[in-house]
Amino acid sequence: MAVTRRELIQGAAAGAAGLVVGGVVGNAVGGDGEGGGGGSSGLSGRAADIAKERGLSPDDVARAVKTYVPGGKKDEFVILSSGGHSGQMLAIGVPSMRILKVIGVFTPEPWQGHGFGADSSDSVISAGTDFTNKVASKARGPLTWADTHHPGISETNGEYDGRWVYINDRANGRIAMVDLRDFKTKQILDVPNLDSSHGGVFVTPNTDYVHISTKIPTLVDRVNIEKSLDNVAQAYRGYSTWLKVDPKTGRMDVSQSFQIEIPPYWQDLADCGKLVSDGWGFVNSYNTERAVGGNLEGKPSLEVGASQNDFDFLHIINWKKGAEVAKTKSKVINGIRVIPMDVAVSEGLLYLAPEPKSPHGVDVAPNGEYISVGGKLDPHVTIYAWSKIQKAIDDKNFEKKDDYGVPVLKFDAIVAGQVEVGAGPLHTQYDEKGHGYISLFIESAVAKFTLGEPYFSGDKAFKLVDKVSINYNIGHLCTMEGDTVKPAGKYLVALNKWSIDRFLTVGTLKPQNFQLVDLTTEKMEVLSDMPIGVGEPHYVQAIRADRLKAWEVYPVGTDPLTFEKSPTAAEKDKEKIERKGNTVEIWTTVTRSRFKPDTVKVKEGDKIIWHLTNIETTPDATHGFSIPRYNVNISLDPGESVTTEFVADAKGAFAYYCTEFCSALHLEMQGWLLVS
Ligand code: RUQ
Ligand code: CUA
Repeated sequence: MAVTRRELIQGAAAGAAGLVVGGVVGNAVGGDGEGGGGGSSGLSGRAADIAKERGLSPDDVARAVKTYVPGGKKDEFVILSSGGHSGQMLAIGVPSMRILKVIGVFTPEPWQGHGFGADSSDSVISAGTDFTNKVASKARGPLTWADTHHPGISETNGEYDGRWVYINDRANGRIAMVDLRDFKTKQILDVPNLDSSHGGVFVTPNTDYVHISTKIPTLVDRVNIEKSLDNVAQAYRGYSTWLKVDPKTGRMDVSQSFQIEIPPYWQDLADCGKLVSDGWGFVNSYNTERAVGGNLEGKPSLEVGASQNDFDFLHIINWKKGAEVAKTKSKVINGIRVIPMDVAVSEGLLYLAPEPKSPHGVDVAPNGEYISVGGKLDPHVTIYAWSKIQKAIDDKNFEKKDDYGVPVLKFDAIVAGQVEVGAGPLHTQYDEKGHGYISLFIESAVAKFTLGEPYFSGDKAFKLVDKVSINYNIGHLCTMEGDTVKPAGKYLVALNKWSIDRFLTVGTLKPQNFQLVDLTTEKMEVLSDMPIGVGEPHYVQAIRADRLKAWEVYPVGTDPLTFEKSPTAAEKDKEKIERKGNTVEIWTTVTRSRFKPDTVKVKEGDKIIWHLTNIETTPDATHGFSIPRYNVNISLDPGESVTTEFVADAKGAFAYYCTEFCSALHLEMQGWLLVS
C-alpha cells in the first residue's frame, strides 16, 4: 500500500501503522535473569503467591518494598530535574520515582497555560529574549525553547531552603527562576555577554548570587566574524557571571550583578565554595587548546584538537572580593558591570589550577575543604584541598602564568589525593559520612570513594570502596541534598543517557533512564528504573520534601507573577463588559461550573482585554479557559487571576470552555465569544 506523507500525518494510514507495533510485548517479562520464582522469596501467603506468579526473585521483592510508596503516602524527597531540550523542568518523588509535575519554563506548556495567552507567562517568555544586545532574529520572535541543563535550588547557610530554583539554557546563555511557592516560572533572563552556558549554575550559600558562565566563549566584538575562528584566543572571551538575587522575590537583578572576564577556554562545570571555602567559586574548563575544528578544510575535528593538552584549568574565583572590585574597577558592557581580566588578576580574583586531561565535573564536598574533579579522559578523580589552594595563593606558589597572565598554581602543592575510579569519571556527589560518589560514563558504573581528614585518615583515605553497575552510560548523579553542607545520603539517582533494552520499545527515540540506587547498604544496589520520556535531563538536585512549602491555593484574585492581589481581578457579582472605542474589557469570574459572563459579543478588529479570576478556594479546583482558533489556553488555579489580550481578528462564534474536568457539569462550563 503506497502511503503519502500527508496521508500518514492525517491518519489515513493508521491501519498500516498498527502492524509495526505487535511482537514487542514479549520482552517485558524476562527480567534480568536474576532468577527465581517467589518460592524462595522468604515471603509467605498471598505475597509469596504473587511474587511466584510474576516471576519476581527475592531481591526483586526486597527492592520493590524499598521503593513502594502506598497511595496517599508521600515521598521523602523531591528531585528537581532539568528537562533537557524539552526546555522544561521535572519534579519527581523519591523513592517512588513518580513524576509529580512537568514545570513549564522556557517552552510553552499548554497544560499549565504557560505561554498560551496568560499575561504572566507570556510576559515571562517574551522578556526572555534580548533582541537589543544579543543576537536573535526579530522575525522569529522570542525564543520558545531551551536546552535546560543545571538546576540550582536556593540555599540558606548552605542548606536548601525550598524557596526558588534556577535553571540555565545551554543553547542561548539564559537562566530562569521558578518560585517553589507555586512551581511556576517567574523570570527568564537573557544573560548579557553569554552566547551559551553549560554546567556553570550554582547559588552562593545564602543565595546572594546565582552564578552562570559561558560554555563556548563569546565573540566579543561582532566584527570580522568570518576570520574570528582563526583568532579565537583574542577575539573570544569567557565570562563568569554573578547575578544578584533579590532576597524578597528571588529575581535576578542585572543592574546589581557583575561579570569577571576569563580566558576563552571552554568553561564547563562549576560549584560554589562553602564553609571554609565560602566566598570562592570553582569553574573548570576543557579545550584550553582553543581548538575550533575545521575538518572539511583538513584540520583536526574539534574533539581531536581539544584533547591535546595533558592539563586543562580549574578557575578559582574570589567572588566576594569581586563584588567589591566591581563597584570601582569594572566597565559596563551590554548593561552589566564587567571586571576586565587584567584587573581580576591584579586584584587577586582569579587563579588557575591544572586539571588532568579534559576534566568534567567539579564538586565541592560538604565541608568545603575538598574539591573533586572527574578526569573524563583520565581514570582518576583528583581531589584538591582548599587549605592547600589557599596556602599556594598566599605563598604565590605558581608554576607559570597562562597565555593571559593568569597565575597557575602548582599542581602538586594543591592536590590532596587522587583515586583511580574507572573509565570516564564525570560528576561527584557526597554523603554525610565523607564518601564521594562519582559517575563513570564509559564504564556505566558509579564508584564510591573516601575523602581524607576529618572523615578518613591514613590508608583509609582517598580509597575506592565500592562500585555498582548501571544501565547505561551515566552522566550526572545526585545524592539526596548531596551538594549542600548537610547531605542526607540514603539514595542516589543515576541519570543514564541510554536505556537500550530496559523498556518496551516505543519507537526509535528511546527514553533516558533514571536509576535509583540504595546507599543505606554496604554495597550499593540499583533499586528501580524510571524512563524519562520528556527530553534529556542533565542534572537534578534532590531536596527533602519537608523543606518545600508550596501553596495549596492562591488567595482569591492573586496575580501569580507578583503573588499579590491583582488590581484587575474580577470579583463575584461585579462581573462586567466595558467598551471604550475599539477596546472591549471583560471581567469574568470562574467557578464550578460557569463563566460569568458566559456571552461576550464584540466586533471584528476589536482589541480584547479579558480579566479572568478563579474565585474558588478549594485545593485542586482548577479551571481552564480556552478560546478555539485564537490559540488562547489558560490554566486558572484556585484563586488565580489572569489577563489575556488579543485582537478579535477572526469572525465567528467561538465556544470558549473549561479544559479541566472540574465537576459533574464540566461539559456545561462553556460560553460564547461572538465576533461579528
Ligand atoms: S554536564 S553534557 Cu551537566 Cu556532565 Cu552537561
Ligand atoms: Cu471548570 Cu471544567
